[in-house]
Amino acid sequence: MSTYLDYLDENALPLMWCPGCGDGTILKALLGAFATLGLKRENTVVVTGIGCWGKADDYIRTNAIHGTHGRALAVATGVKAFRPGLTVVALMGDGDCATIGGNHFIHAARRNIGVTAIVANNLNYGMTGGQFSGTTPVGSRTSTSPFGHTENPFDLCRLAEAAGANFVARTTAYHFKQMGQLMVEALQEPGFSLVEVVSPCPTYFGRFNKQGSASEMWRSLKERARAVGPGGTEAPAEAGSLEAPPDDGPDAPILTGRLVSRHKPSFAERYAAVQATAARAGEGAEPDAR
Ligand SMILES: Cc1ncc(C[n+]2csc(CCOP(=O)(O)OP(=O)(O)O)c2C)c(N)n1
Ligand code: SF4
Repeated sequence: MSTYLDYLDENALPLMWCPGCGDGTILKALLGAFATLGLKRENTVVVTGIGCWGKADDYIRTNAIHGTHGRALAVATGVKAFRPGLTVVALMGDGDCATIGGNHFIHAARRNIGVTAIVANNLNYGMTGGQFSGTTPVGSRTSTSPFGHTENPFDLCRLAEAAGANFVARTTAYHFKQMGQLMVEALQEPGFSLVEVVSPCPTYFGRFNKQGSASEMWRSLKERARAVGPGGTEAPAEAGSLEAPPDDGPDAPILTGRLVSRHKPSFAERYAAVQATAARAGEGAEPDAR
């Protein structure tokens, strides 16, 4: 039986992330999910953007493409469209996914293409010094909002749901077991899947917002999580009923669990059907008008 170590490039250690950062834990959960599913390294493609979490591919022994900032999903879409049999995973920070790459995110979800997006949402741009991003809560202090952020944040899960993703889940870096289980489910989804992991950035977001030590930030994730769905303590959320408060500041509750799971045809299924129709038309048959 394989373990996360089968997918970890130990030669690349030590990890570059700051002490107390959530990225190492997310990496371990992801590689553990690969092991649970027994993914073949040669059939797995990890695509990253740029940023602290975007460095994750340095430590992963599968195929990998280190993309450009905000374009991980564009690259991943190309890979999956051309080779639908591959498992394609896009690793993005909230800057990558929801800010510079926001348009690729909504269109990947709308297409329902079979890519799994693992978003480390640390509520700011970590790598470049803690600027605000598209998920920074109102009132938060960042290096570009030293007196409090004025804009509403995206709720990534609501965005993905509204755009058409089949599988949408949120967890935190603290909830290691739940994180791994959600990743396993997401990786098996034929359509677009999102696992948003709310993750601590003690170096910038935590320090600017006086959230205490790294361990206090981790404890806060534990305390603020409100689990829904299987294993949760509250009623399961139905599709269209995500009740996460998106703009209640940096210490707001975090709704976690499998938030959306539905079975609309994926991009690959629809595309294969169109290809078959086109092939029949090429052989002289009437095109199917449906
Ligand atoms: C097109 C482009 N714009 C800006 C940058 C500079 N840049 C590198 S990483 C980064 C922010 C990363 O933040 P995020 O995606 O949230 O990831 P994190 O570092 O927080 O994990 C920025 C703005 C870049 N590399 N490319
Ligand atoms: S700057 Fe923040 S996100 Fe980047 S490695 Fe350090 S703690 Fe992690």
